Amino acid sequence: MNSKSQELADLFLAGNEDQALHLVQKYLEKHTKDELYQLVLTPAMYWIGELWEKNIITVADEHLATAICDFVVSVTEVRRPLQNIHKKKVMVLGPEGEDHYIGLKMVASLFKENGWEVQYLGPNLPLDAAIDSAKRWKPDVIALSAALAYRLPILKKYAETFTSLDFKPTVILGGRAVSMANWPASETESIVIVKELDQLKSWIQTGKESDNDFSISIG
Ligand code: B12
Repeated sequence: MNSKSQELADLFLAGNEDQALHLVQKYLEKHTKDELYQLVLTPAMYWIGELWEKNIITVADEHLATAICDFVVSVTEVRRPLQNIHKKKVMVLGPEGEDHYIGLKMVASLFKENGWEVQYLGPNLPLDAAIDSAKRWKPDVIALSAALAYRLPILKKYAETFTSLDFKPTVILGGRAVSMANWPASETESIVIVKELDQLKSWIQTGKESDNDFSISIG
């Protein structure tokens, strides 16, 4: 883990919200938001996960750290007033049962930064409610996230249901479980797997999938 992530993880665990925010704001003077999210905050939280798994920290420590990370991500979000009514729209959510949402918030933040209209529906959203919302709002893209490997079948079910809607949204799948999984490629172009935020940023900005291994689709 890099020294910035280590420093931040220590501040999260110490409950030091002010210094954590200060460090992040300093970092953002010379780096982009996706760098902050992917290269600093994510390793810090993964490290906290390891400490938790090994019982070096308690569940309360992990909750405190997550709350501060959540706060920091919220503060870094750009909230622009709606400037034109033809903005592209993205709905961001986690499937039923999934409680991890920091990654989802980062995804929502990146879309906002790139001028998209975002509906962040949070984690653990039942499929019926998600479909109902999608049919009303008709997003161009639906972004889904899962952290736990056993969530992949439900994620696939959500993705297939969304792509069969008549307005044909593109579905982007991401999250720890997705990047660790070895899903076979398929012809389903409207389902895109994006492993990292820099790849998401490139997809948002170019509308194209990269040539690297994130650009596989599942069927
Ligand atoms: C905080 C945390 C929790 C919190 C979550 C609260 C919250 N607000 O999110 C709570 C306490 C609820 C929790 C619960 C559990 N957790 Co937990 N949790 C974590 C921890 C420490 C950090 C998660 C996090 O925020 N990571 C940081 C974010 C930014 O990373 P990320 O989600 O991967 O997102 C990045 C990318 O994946 C990507 N991305 C994410 N989503 C998307 C979506 C799209 C579209 C795209 C393009 C990209 C993308 O962008 C992000 C930027 O890099 C992780 C450790 C870890 N390695 O992640 C464990 C971890 C994920 N949890 C784990 C476990 C086991 C659990 C529980 C089962 C524990 C239990 N026994 O109850 C439950 C399951 C809850 C559930 N039903 O979902 C394990 C999973 C192990 C495994 N085998 O898969 C981990 C790895 C801890 C560990 N090392 O053991 N957890």
